[in-house]
Amino acid sequence: MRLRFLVLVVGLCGAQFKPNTGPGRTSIVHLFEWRWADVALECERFLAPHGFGGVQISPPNENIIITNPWQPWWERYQPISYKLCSRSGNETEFRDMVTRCNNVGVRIYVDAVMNHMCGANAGAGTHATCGSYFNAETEDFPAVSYSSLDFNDRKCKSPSGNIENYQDIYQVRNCRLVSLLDLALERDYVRSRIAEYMNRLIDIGVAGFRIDAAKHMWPEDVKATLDKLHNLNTTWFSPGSKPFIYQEVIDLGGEPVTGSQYFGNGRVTEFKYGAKLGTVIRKWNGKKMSYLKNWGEDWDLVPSDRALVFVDNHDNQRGHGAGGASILTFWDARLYKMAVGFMLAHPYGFTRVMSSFRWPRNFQNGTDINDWMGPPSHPDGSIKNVTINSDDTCGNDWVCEHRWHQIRNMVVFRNVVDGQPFSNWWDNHSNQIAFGRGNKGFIVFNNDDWYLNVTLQTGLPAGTYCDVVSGQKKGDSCTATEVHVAADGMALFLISSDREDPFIAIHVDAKL
Ligand code: AAO
Repeated sequence: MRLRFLVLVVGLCGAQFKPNTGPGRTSIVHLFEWRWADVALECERFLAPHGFGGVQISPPNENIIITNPWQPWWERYQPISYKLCSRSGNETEFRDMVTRCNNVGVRIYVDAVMNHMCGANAGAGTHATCGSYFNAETEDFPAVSYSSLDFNDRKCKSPSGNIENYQDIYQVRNCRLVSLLDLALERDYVRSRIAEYMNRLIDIGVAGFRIDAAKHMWPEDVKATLDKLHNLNTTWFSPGSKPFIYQEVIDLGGEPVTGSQYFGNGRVTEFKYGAKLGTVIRKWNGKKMSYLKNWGEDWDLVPSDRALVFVDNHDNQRGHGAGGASILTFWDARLYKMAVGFMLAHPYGFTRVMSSFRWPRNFQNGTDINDWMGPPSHPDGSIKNVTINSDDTCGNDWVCEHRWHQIRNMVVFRNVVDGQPFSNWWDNHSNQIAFGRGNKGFIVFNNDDWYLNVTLQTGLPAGTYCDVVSGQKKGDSCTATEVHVAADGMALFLISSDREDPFIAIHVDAKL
């Protein structure tokens, strides 16, 4: 009896680390700034049939409307209330999206902005996406409601009231991040307002949360808030399911606040992942892909089952947040596909694919002065629909990296090899590498400037496999490169260094 009880407790305790995705679905996609109506359509027409596990959506709560600069993407990280209305849609559209996505087995993860409200200099008025009145000067947010009692002002000891020194953990947690009014999460009243908001979302059917700016809240305050959360809606989740939690903690090392301080609450975003992988694939500082043989915790990454990993995110693809110049994005398409392909093939972490919008970058002295630009929108500020072209790509300046066939097919690869060990590593001591996932999948990269021509042990059953990077299996033939695995598991791989995508991936569901 005692053992069973112990197993139950351990099981429940581990729950917030589990993504709650459907069976055989192992990645989520961040549909950054998408409208709820478009997310619902994408769940039904693309994400469900292509094995995606879920969608991270932009903050759904009421945010400030900023006109200078004109409606920047980051206005959505300045809450005015927890009402469900934003440029992505209203509560009805939100509910419809969650229901329709859940009904086809695709989960919704909400970007929860709980550390702060709007900027201190935002003035007063009703310039907010639900028209709620607020006064940033007096810290009045009647639509929640919050008053000046609910903010950290007296606790912050920095001269400006803002975070001035990331080496001071008291500033990092008790002062304003870039002058955003800092909520006092040690107050049960504040924790309850936030939990109420999150519970409304849970009862509607969401599967978990990205905790924005988690680094700027004391871990125990975050935990006290999360402890108030309901179990997931049993219409779509088994009884007792807990919301998946992944906390945005930027920790590239060298600061007193670290990701591991937040492990008790859930997973953390591992920013070292994209920063280091970008350096390797760009071959900066003498880094080579052959060094990836021990990729994972040996590279000073957090434990795999505490990591939410990604190549780029909405911040660092435009110079915000962390990672710097090594971060690969859709602007560097060929290298980017290699990085995303590697991430999806390697067993480390829970994977999130970025899906962006295009904006007119304008570099002045190395900085993109248009990094603030919001999503494709009409003159009235409404966000443009996501249009789908005949070749399955997106129009209206939506990049839809998740629809690029190389990335789409590697999401399936990850599903097929799920649970299989990292195996059969090979490298040429330079930038040509290969590795398998048990007897289910195998991948080969050529990031050198010369030909790759090698026969390798794949660990796969004999047969003819379709390369899912250059094409895929269609009916009983391959649309592009074929790989022939012999009875002993050996196969010949040829990859010229000027190939459109210099990597080949095969798996047992793409076998003729
Ligand atoms: C906007 C304006 C501000 C204005 C404010 C209020 O830009 O000028 O004062 O409104 O009116 C987003 C935008 C912000 C925007 C904000 C609110 O990025 O520009 O401010 O909305 O509209 C820190 C946080 C991290 C945060 C990141 C951007 O720790 O949580 O800054 N990300 C999240 C969201 C983000 C959002 C917010 C938080 C706010 O993803 O979209 O902001 O809700 C070091 C620290 C990091 C720190 C970075 C940047 O990191 O360790 O913790 O992130 O600096 O300040 C490398 C990097 C360095 C990096 C470091 C790591 O060298 O260069 O950035 O190493 O060791």
